[in-house]
Amino acid sequence: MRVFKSLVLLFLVPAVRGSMVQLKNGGYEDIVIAINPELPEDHNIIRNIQAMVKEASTYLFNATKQRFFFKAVKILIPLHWLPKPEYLSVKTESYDKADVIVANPYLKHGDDPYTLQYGGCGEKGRYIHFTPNFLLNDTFHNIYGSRAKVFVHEWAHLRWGVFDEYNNDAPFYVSVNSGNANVEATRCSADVTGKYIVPSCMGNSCMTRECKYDQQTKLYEAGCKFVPEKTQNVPASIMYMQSLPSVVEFCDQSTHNEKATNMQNKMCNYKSTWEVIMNSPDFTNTSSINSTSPPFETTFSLLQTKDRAVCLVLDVSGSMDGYNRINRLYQAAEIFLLQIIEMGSWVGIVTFQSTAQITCNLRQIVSENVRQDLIKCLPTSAGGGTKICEGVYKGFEVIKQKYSNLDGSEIVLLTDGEDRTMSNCLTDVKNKGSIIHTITLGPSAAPELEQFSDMTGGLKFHATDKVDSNGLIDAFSGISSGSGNISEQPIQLESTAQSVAVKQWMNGTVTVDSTVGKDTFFVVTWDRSTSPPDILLKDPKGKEYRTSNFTVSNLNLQTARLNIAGTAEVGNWLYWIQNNHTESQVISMIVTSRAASLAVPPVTVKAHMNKDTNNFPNPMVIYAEVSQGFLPVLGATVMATIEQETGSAVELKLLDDGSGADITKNDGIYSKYFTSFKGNGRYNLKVHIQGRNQTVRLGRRQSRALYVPGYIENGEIKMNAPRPEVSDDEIQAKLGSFNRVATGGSFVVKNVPSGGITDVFPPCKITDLEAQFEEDKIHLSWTAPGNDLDVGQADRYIIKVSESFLDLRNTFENATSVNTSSLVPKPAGTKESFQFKPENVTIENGTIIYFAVRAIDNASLTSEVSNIVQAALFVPPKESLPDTLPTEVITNSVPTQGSLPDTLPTDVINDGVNVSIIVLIVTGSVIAVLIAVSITVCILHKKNRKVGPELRM
Ligand SMILES: [Ca+2]
Ligand SMILES: [Ca+2]
Repeated sequence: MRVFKSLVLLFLVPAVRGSMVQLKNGGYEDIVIAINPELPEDHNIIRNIQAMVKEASTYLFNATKQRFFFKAVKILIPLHWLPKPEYLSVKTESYDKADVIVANPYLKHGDDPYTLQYGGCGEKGRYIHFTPNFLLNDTFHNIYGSRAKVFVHEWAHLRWGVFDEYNNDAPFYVSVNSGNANVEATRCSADVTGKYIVPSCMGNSCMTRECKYDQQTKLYEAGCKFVPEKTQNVPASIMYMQSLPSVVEFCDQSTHNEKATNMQNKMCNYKSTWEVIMNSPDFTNTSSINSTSPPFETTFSLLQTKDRAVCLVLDVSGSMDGYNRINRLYQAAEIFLLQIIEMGSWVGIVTFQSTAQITCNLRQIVSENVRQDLIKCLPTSAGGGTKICEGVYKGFEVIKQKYSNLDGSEIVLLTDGEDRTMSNCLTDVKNKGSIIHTITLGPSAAPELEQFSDMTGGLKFHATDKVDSNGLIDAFSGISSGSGNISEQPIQLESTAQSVAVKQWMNGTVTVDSTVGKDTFFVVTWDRSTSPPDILLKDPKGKEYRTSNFTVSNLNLQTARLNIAGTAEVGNWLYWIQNNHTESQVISMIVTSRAASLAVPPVTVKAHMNKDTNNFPNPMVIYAEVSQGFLPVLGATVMATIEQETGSAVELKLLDDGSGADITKNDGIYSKYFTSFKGNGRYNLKVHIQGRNQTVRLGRRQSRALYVPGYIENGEIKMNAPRPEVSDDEIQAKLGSFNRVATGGSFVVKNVPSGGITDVFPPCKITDLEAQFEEDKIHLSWTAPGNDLDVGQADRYIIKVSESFLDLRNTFENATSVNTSSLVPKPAGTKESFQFKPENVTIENGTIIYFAVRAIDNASLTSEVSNIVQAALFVPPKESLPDTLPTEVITNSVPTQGSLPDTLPTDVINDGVNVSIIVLIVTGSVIAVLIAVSITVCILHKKNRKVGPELRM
């Protein structure tokens, strides 16, 4: 219980970018459901969303024992849908921040509703994804249940961080009850009844037969489905099979199935979904409502998006004169205006010191000429004080040159200084309807500046004055529109800088992949000379571009820019840049592009920390989500750089291996703990991603609603159409090599003690413990944790064994230890392997043993208890024998469930046929970790006399 609580508490702080949902007196308000801008106009989508949420409100109210309901929902309508008088305009809501998105799948990967969820137990998810087909097609009711019930299932993932209680990867497990072993479907509660059948369909007619056992796994064969009785009395659980008419509850302490091999058990320490919900801040901050139905019907407001309108509000106070800041600002803002902001957007520019000035009125970007005119308004000199509110109000004035109100507009506010009068406008700005993105520059930027972003849902960036960092350029490149219009958005392929000595070279390769290539720019910047370095750039076909092909503007003598006409060649672009200046200088290469076509979504990256303010000694988690369309991209190399004002930047490799901070293997979410805090203040995150041919491929999404294969109705099996599966060939479509860079914004760290830091971080919890039976030995394997969570190297392991699952979970220390003196931990992320002979345990049919591990670091800090693995001896019942067995074996010598015939025919044993099977079951792990070992008959024969009596039972 203690471990469980600490796990939940760790994740209470909300993630960086996202939901603005509020909970008031049990009612959820400000839920944003956004319709993807690429969807054609269809008002049935809106109608069905409304019907779904209204019905879900009552279902949620009852499922949470009269506690929560859906009070108010905003539906975001694409810009291109015909305007209607009842549509309001979008304020600070956006597609990127929506709680629910409605969008087509990529590569026809099906209509399974899912929640993008990659935090720990109790942590909020990113968004729910419904396809328009799911919202419009009522035939899905038979498969997922009503849309309302599906919405509540997904809402529980999103809002309370609970996990699925089914598992497509480990659909069965062995349960041993008083000596009787049975294969069971992974489910909650275990009281859900049904049959285990294999369907075989020809056209519309399906034949079914009972499932057999698989020779290797000793569980049911591949293709075996658990088909539930449609009419039954079980009330739980919504996270398992919300589609059953009787299911109206979450599994609670009394109905929970802690043996099931599902994600809920793995992530939440074998606790029920309802216990996790009861631990959520939502639950503790509310009380149940004395009413039989929700006190309010759900209300909806329809908001339509507008053309993007952005005003740059740039600090030109005296301090901007130092550290080359004003020039760096120019370089970065120029990239924003020429390469980043989308065609059709409206842009204006304001500068401020003690007063504010409009340097460019709001103009629509309809041509390259407008972009060129806008950069002429960028500041080139600095002087005077800092009045941030003056700048913000002047920015509002610019927006109002076109719009009657500020709804949906954006301000990009950059400052390097402090301003005591800033609080004067903070509260006023909050409800203006404009989103304020903030960029802080250098160590003295006002510490409260981020409040503008927090209050309006804007992005936050921080750039240091370090010479070899592209912080300011990366910040401006990260200000995406949030509209969901991926095909128009800029994509950063490269951003790298280094100090280059006199006459030395900076060389590199940038891969242009087939999903991008339109509007491609290669930009070289430098910081000392007034003439460009010597540049040679070669495209994949060998065409050369030299310094003279690049454009250097008269206004900005430290940037050279090359715009590739048409679509850039796919492949590796090589560059060589020589510093021909008389002293060393910092040279950087920045490459941006856009999608190659509307038809193929580009590979995109979103990077962020798990929270944006951290109190030491809490650890943080770095995430990078790499995807194409909605499909995860697997096998990429992801490097995170975390930079602070003082000290050198920290580089960490993010992994998608399902260990440490990474909760799910192969979901395209690459994660790592961050613990090397160098001091208090702002940090920024940047991520470099490389995909190499052969290694990268697409994967599938997790946290879906269960696709029910069929039902038994009045004793008759009625199968649903089989789930449309995308072939592996299609899903592993050739991605080819690619390069991406993404900024993850900034975060603030507090309470780091000055002076040296003692070790406060234990090794992370091991979540992938697996077991294998090798003759009479147990073979355990897991991924090594580190000294500090998943970084570094632990000092030693404690392995415990018990015949009681609960003892191991609740009182680990009191269980029997395994001698681990020969076991030395490997560096974090490497696979550990340990073999030992369990003492004092007689292995017989129905024997069940559990194992768990903790790691200890050199400061004697101990990790939480790992997932618990279970080993069980299981003799499959009669019908389990494979088809290939000789007939006489089936008729004469088949062991029946839980017993062996008193006399095993000698000839059978001598024939070497497997008659007894030892199965090692592993619970608490998502992927199929069910490793079975057959004891060949010759071993059985050898031990026949010894184990015979136990096996006979
Ligand atoms: Ca992952
Ligand atoms: Ca440590």
